[in-house]
Amino acid sequence: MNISREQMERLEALKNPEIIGFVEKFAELMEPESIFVCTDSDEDYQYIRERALRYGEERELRDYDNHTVHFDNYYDQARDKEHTAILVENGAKIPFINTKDRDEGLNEVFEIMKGIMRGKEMFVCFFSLGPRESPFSILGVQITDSAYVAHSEHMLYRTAYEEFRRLGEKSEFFRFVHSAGELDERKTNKNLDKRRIYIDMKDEIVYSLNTQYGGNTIGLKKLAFRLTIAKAAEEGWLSEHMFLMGVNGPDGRVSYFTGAYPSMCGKTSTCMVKGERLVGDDLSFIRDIGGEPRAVNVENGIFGIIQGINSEDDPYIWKVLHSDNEVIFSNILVSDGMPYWTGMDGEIPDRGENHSGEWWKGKRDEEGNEIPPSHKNARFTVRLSAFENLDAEALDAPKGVRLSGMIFGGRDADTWPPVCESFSWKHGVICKGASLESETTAATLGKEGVRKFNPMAILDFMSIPLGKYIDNYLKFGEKTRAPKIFAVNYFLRDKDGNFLNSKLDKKVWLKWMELRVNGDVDAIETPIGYIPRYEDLKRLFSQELGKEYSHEDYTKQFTIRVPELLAKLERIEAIYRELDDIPEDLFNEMEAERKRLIEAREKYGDYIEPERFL
Ligand code: SPV
Ligand code: MN
Repeated sequence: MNISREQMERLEALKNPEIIGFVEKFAELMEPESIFVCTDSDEDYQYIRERALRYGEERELRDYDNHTVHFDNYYDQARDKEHTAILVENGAKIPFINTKDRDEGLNEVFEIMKGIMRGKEMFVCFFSLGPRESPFSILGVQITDSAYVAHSEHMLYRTAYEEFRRLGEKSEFFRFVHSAGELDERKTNKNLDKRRIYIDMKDEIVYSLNTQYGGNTIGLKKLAFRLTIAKAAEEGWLSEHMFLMGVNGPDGRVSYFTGAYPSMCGKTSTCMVKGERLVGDDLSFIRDIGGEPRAVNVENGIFGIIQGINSEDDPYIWKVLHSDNEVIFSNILVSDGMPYWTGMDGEIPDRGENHSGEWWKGKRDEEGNEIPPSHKNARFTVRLSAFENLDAEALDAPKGVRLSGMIFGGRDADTWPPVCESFSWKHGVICKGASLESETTAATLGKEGVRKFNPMAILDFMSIPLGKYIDNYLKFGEKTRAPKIFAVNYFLRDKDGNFLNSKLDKKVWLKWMELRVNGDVDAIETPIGYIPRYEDLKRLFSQELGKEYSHEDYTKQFTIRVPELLAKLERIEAIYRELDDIPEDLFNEMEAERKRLIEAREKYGDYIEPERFL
C-alpha cells in the first residue's frame, strides 16, 4: 500500500494488527495515491481542513475566516433509502427497510471499490461514539477519500486515536469505508448510478460509495446507528434517535430528558428551547448504570437543517452561524461569498451558486421543477461547544446524566393532546413510543396529512426486527428505575384546521414534565395517560411565557378525542399484527387502552373535556 514511513508508524503505534490489516486491505483494493493517518492533534485536524479546501470539496466564505461551504451533487441531497441496504444471510428479511444478500452485496461493493481512490488521498480517522473512556464509548475507524467527510466528522465526534493507543490489541471497533467516487469540476460525484450504502451487520463494517451527502457518508452518524441499534438490543441497553437536554426546575434543579420525533415534528426546536440546557440534538445512548438509567449524546456537534433558521425562531443557532465558530454550510446559496438559505432573516439574492451550480431565480432542473435558492435539506455543521445554551458538563460526563424522562413527539392534527404522561414504562413504550406517527406535510410530495407509522422515530434505521427492538425496550425498563415516558404533539388543530398552540408553548410542556418527574404536581388520569391540571398550566404559562392561559384553550387542547384515538389504535395494531415476533405485551397493552377509551365513551361521549375525569 502507498503509505509513507511516517504514516505507517502512526498505525503501528496503535499496536493493533486488526487496524493495520483493515487499512491495508482497503488501501490495496481502492489504490489511493497516499494515506494520511489522523491523530487527535490540532495540527492533524488543521491538515484535514486545509485538504478539504485544497481539493475543492469546501470553499471559504467571506463573512468569517472559518466558515466554508460544501456542495453535494444535485441528486445526492439526502439519505438515499433506495440504495441503502442491510446485508443479510439466508434470505432473512427485516420489515420496512431494504435488505440484500450479504455475499451478493459484498461482491457488488468490492467491484465498485476497485481502484476508486486512484489519484486521491485516503484519510484514516479514529473516533469515539459517546464520551471517551466511558462505559458508553464505542470506537470506530473511518477510511475516506473525502476531506469534507473527515472534516465534518472531526466537528461532530470525539477523536480517539489516543484511546485506541491506550487500548492496544483490546480495542474493538466499527469500520466505515467511504469513497466520494470520481468527482466533476464542482467536486461532486459523477457516478451516482453506482451509489451504494451497504451495512454489513456481521462484520460491523459499513460501505458508502459514490455519495457525499452527510447522512450517507458520515460513518459515525446514521451508518453506525444501524450497528448500534443491533448492539444495544443484543446487550440490553438503548441506542436511540433522540435529543438529550436538561430542563431547569425550581431552586437550581435540573432534570434530563431525551426526545424522539420524526423529522419536521419539533425535535431540534425542543432541545433548543430558550433558557434550557442543550446536550445533543440527534442521537443518544441510554444505559443502566448502578440501577439508574443514564444517557449520553453520541455526538459532539450538530449536522442540522438550515432551512427556516432565523434570529427570532432559533436565536441560539442563528448566533452560532454568525460567529467566529467554525461552520460548514452545505447546499445553501452562495452569492458574493456570503451564505443564504430559505427562511433566513433578510433578502435572498436572485443569483449565485447553489446545489445546482450557477443559480438564478426561476431556474428549472431537468425535470422542469423550479430550483429554490437553497435545498430544503441544506445543512450546517457546527461543534456543540459553540452553543451558549450547551450543558458542557453533561456533554462530557463519562457516565452521562441521570435520565428522568423520555419524550415522543408526533405531528398529528386530531389525536394526541399537547402533552400526556404514560401510566408506566410498558404503557409508554407501547402506546406512546411504538405508536408514534407523523403526518406528511406540504414539504413532501403527495397528499398532506397522511399519517406515517414511525415507532420511536427510528424506522428508517431499524436494522433488526421491530419485535426484537421493542422486546429489548420493555426489558430495559424492568431492570432499571425507568424514566417516565411522555408524548407531546405540537400540531393539534381545531375542526377548522387552526393550530391550537403557539410555537412557544412547548416550553410550558417541558416545565410541566420536569415537575412531574419530580412528583411536584398532580395530574388528571384519562384513558390514555395523565394530563396536566388547568391551574398548573395557567401558572406555568404566566411564569414562563408571561401569557394568560384561558380555561377555554385548555379545554380545547386537552379534550380526549375518543373516535380519533380508537382509530389510531386500530391503525397501529393492524401494522403490528402483520409482523412476526411482536411481544404479546404490546397487544395486551393496546387492548387495555382500547377498553379504557370505550368505557369512557360510554360514560361521557365521544369528545371528553379534561375536567370530566377529575
Ligand atoms: C435525520 O434525517 O434524521 C438526520 C439527518 O439527522 S441525516 O444525517 O441525514 O440522517
Ligand atoms: Mn436524525
